[in-house]
Amino acid sequence: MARQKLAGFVFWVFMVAVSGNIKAQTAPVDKQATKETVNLYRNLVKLRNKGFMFGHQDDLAYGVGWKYEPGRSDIKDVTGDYPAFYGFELGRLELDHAVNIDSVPFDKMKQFIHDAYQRGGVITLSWHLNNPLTGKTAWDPSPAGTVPAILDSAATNAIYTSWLDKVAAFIADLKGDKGEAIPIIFRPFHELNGSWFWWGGKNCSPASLKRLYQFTETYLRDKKNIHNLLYAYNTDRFATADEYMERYPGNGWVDIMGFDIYQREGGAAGNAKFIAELDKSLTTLEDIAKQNNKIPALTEFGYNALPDSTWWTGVFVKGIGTHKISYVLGWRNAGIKSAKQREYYVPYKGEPSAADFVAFYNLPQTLFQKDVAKEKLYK
Ligand code: BMA
Repeated sequence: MARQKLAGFVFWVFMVAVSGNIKAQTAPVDKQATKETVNLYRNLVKLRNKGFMFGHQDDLAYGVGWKYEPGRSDIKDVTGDYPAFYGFELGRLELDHAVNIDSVPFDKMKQFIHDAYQRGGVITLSWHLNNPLTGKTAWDPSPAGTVPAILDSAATNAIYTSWLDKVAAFIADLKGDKGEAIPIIFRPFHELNGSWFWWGGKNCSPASLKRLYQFTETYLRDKKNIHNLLYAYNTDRFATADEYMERYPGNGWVDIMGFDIYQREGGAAGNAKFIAELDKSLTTLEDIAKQNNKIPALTEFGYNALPDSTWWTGVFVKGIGTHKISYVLGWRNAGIKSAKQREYYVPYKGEPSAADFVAFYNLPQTLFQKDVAKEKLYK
């Protein structure tokens, strides 16, 4: 009996060790990822124990009431520090336009990415690409069938790959001071469970979207030799783990798992509902990420025009709670066109939630530029 017990124990230790080895993903899915990209991945895994990086879309390009002022950032105006994490957008690059879908010149974007990286920050890219079948925007789902057309029609495939060539050229041009490729978290086909983009929801089958995800990654990696990307799988808000995983291309294709979520209802009830949904979704995400050995993140969030001046510590931090996520990306401060046309998701100087944002900044678990610079995420 004692010997049986001992044998059982030895077997158990062996299994734990073996499964531990099999399970822990310690490197990007791209086996040829550059040194800095591998280092970033490894450091992102560790950094989750310290807190989450705060990010902002287009942070260095413009804010509320200003555009293209060198060194300026709404986050810096409010906290004295830059974000740790930056989002930029590639939409219209596919059309050879000089400026993106939100009027950011691509040459300036390259400079912003370079500056953020040199300071030790982390960059993600999204792509609201046009519909290659209809020639209309990303929000044009009809006629259904764009995704199968990209995969199976030579003509549409040629258009799509010519667009990928442009994305590859842009990414290949992102270089640090030593000539090294700047690691980028690419999140193609974001919000893919919603039906507002041609690649999402009921506009294509889950199987065809998985194929498109795999095709895109293979093309960039093997045809274009792009090896400085981490891939983020990115849904919109979701109800269940099954819904989240429905379009997942597989563990060999993804490094980071995230979702986008926006608060749309106000008042105490709206706040409570958002806290509960964020908490529940992060619980599910962390669980799924753990099972699949991926890094969980909040790939976009916001409460447009911040109607609650204590939203940061009163709502957002409560929803995040003790969840260990890699980063959160606040959406862009497009600006104020009129009393009714306001689009911003992080405070600017003088905005009513700015003081609360400073309190949020001072929390130990929120990581900004100064925190991540110390971490040397690329080393
Ligand atoms: C949306 C809005 C649009 C913008 C688009 C692409 O959420 O912010 O104004 O053009 O994203 O960045």
